[in-house]
Amino acid sequence: MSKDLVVGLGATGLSIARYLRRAGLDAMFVDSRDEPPGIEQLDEVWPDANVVLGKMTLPDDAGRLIVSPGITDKESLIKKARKAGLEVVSDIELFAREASAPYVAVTGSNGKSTVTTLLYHMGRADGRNTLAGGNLGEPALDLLNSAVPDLYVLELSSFQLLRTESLAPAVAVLLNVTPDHLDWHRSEKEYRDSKYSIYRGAAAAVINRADKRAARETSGIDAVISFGMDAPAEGQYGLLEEDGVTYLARGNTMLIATADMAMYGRHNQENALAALAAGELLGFSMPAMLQVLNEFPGLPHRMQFVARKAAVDYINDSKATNVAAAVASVESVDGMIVLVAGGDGKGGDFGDLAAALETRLRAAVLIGTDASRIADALDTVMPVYFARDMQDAVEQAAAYAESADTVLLAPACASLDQFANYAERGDAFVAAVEALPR
Ligand code: UMA
Ligand code: ADP
Repeated sequence: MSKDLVVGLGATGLSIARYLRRAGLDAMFVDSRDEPPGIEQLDEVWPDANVVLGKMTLPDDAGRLIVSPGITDKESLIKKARKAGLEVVSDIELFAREASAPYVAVTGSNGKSTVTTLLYHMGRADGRNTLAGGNLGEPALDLLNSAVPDLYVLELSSFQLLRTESLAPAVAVLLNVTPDHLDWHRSEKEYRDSKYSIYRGAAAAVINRADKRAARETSGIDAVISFGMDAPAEGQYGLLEEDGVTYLARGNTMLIATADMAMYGRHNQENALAALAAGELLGFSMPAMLQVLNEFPGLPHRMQFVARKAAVDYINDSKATNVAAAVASVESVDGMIVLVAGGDGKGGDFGDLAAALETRLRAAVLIGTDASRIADALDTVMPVYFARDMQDAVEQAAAYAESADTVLLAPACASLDQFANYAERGDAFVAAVEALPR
């Protein structure tokens, strides 16, 4: 009898183990790491599990592979399995086959977590029993372990979408597509195609008006609403200005002044518009949605105000893990910037960051593996300095900043070369800022 092979023993691998156990199915487990993070917990979920660690082997009796998102299709185990004609799926594929309540699926290069969280709060404010998870928070299959809700909100990464065929969201939202994860995907085309695949089985769609391909990909879907930062046509979402005040708007109806939103930054206005469009397609009441925009301050480590010291503002946007996100950060800040950036660049091109900073950069302080690659792009624009670690970076940034400047942590890189994750990097920034004299 062939068995499922669960590939990867992180958060996803454990959720797959719990799911297969509940379903009474048999499985084997493999992880290339000697000590994967989920190994101890696996023992509780699945005592005496058949596990191979430290190497990726394909057992003869493997039937189907259920693969964690951290593992790329370049991995030889995956190539071998495909060659042998085995089914290779993500945890999201299993979720899509199993879910008995409607779900909204959210992807994009940037803004996924913010929009997912907004929709979660909007659903609850509208009185629906709503569960959220996926790439953010609880792994999708663990959501199936709770009583069936009225609505699921799923954040999906390009990694998860790539091995998912049966997705059939009530509403699919694609926020934006800019290059990211080029070290994981076999090509930029694979990354982009994976993002657009969110629309494939969708009953309704939210599209970014600036994205022509999104309009094409959704031409067969009846209910489509667009969002954008321009004035919206009837029934669409955008921005309107009156007497110097900017409003989020639906057609020519002004909904809420951007100054009355609790979230900071232009990109969050865009995220709010996308969430409103999705909420309309889901039938949420407008007052409930606007109340959420008035109250939700954004997630930690995203444009988070840390402190004002010696007339300098310190902002933590540690979650700006790619170039487009760091550009959005920079564009959300008024005045001159001392940028703290660097880490693992994932094959990104830092030229766009230099362009966004051209007249705005007082100095850049760089850390991590790709510091010198960023320096090559930025030193045509302004002085760049290298720092040993986050504390050194913040101390140097404080020294270069002048009155009314902003010191902005917007790394444009993943954190994994120096930190466990972006949150630990953000915490290190906050601790270093707090240690500065007042
Ligand atoms: N890994 C190995 N060998 C293995 C398996 C994994 O070296 O055999 C490495 C991977 O290369 C990766 C790390 O282990 O560097 C984690 O991979 P994983 O697949 O075990 O990850 P999980 O713990 O299951 O977490 C994943 C998502 N991580 C990734 O996609 C890398 C989490 O998103 C997500 O919250 C979780 O599933 C639940 O759905 C994190 C993330 O960084 C936050 N996502 C990327 C992003 O947002 O940019 C896509
Ligand atoms: P994701 O889950 O896609 O990483 P988040 O909502 O966590 O997105 O935001 C991550 C970072 O991306 C933010 O800190 C900000 O720098 C940037 N960002 C957020 N929304 C947008 C957007 N709509 N367009 C461009 N950049 C954005």
